[in-house]
Amino acid sequence: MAAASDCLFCKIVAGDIPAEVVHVTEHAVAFRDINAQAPTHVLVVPRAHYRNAAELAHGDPEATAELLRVAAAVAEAEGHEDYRLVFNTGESVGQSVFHTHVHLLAGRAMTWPPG
Ligand code: U5P
Repeated sequence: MAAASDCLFCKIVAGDIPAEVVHVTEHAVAFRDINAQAPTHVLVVPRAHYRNAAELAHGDPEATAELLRVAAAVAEAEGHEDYRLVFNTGESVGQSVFHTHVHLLAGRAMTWPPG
């Protein structure tokens, strides 16, 4: 899917907006969240523009799997055996950027359910 001209994460993927990139693959880019909620808080995004996880899963199953492989690789590289992955879908549950991304959160104890 083509990059969306007004999409922040498309601009990060393209290198037009700076980010602290920690891992890149054919289909995915991982970078640190600017408002970290844990010692490791990394966002893994597909290079292609999809609004949310379900749209990505339908449109590009290989990229969907790659997001999870990259998240696991970053967790391991940062020394975390335990970690949480979060896909927010929709404003009411906290999605603020409408380019698919999985949050990798690790490095502290977490409670359940999330707020
Ligand atoms: N975010 C960045 N860089 C930006 C803009 C937003 O890392 O330039 C992060 C926010 O801090 C937030 C995430 O954690 O993107 C969007 O997640 P969500 O609220 O859409 O799930």
